[in-house]
Amino acid sequence: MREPLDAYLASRCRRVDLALDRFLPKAFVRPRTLHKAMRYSLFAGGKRLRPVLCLAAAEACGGREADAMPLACAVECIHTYSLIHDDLPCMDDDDFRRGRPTSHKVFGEGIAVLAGDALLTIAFELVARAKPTKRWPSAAYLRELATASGSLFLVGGQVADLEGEGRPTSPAQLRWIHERKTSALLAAAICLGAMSANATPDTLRDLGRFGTNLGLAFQVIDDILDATKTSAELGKTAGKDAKAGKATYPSILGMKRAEAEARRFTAGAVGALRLLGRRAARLHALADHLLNRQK
Ligand code: GRG
Repeated sequence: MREPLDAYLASRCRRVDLALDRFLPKAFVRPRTLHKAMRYSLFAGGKRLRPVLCLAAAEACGGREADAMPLACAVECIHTYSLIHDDLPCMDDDDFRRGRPTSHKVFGEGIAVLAGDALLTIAFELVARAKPTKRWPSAAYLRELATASGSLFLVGGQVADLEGEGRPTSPAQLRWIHERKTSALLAAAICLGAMSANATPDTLRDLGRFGTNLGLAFQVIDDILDATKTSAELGKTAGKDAKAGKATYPSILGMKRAEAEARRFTAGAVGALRLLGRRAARLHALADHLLNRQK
């Protein structure tokens, strides 16, 4: 592992941005408002965590970045759609995301819904462009992403989150929500990267476990940051969980135990990389980086 992590993150984010710019219809293409809105949210300065993990997993499995890139971009499109819809007045009703006003604040609710819909749809077009491998046909890529984004995972987790507001929630229920709302897409990003490198089913199983644990750690940290940082520091509205009466790890377990849970999930993630050995050094470094993130 030659490149320092900061340089690695900066260069991969730049390449993901360039690829997204290439894959998405330009803002001047009709319907202009829609394409402007899709690009507004997509290029608002997200951390690009999921695409970077996808590229890093491909690299760990001996694959080529170019083969993983359409899959990395597809996951980022799904993630951005979910944020646009999550911010709508009928969901979390948020005015601020990725350091700027939310999509519906700028374009109105109708266009924000449609920008989310179009990002969700283009994600599958991008997956269909990715090169199949000996072990993994296009249908396997499509199934991986569709399952993670659908009613059993991302959308299902959001439903449980909506229905749980203001209700007592146990740590086990919270974990169930986080595995769906946060871990599933993260794990899919990692598995898709590995699939583009023709990884074996055993490796996919380990990387799936890595992704699930990493997602859980990521969400605990997200909840801790929500409770301890300012909106300006986070680039999104801070303190929302408490206001909405949402159960979080800090609210259920207290801050100290929540921090311990984040470390425990990260250790679980890193443990899943054991059989990959040195090849997984970058994934290991990314897990440590996420545990210590400040936004
Ligand atoms: C509306 C179908 C639908 C799903 C919404 C993503 C989501 C589910 C809700 C957003 C709120 C939330 C706490 C989601 C959990 C995942 C998470 C922490 C998202 C934020 O991800 P980051 O920090 O965001 O990677 P950036 O902006 O950096 O890409």
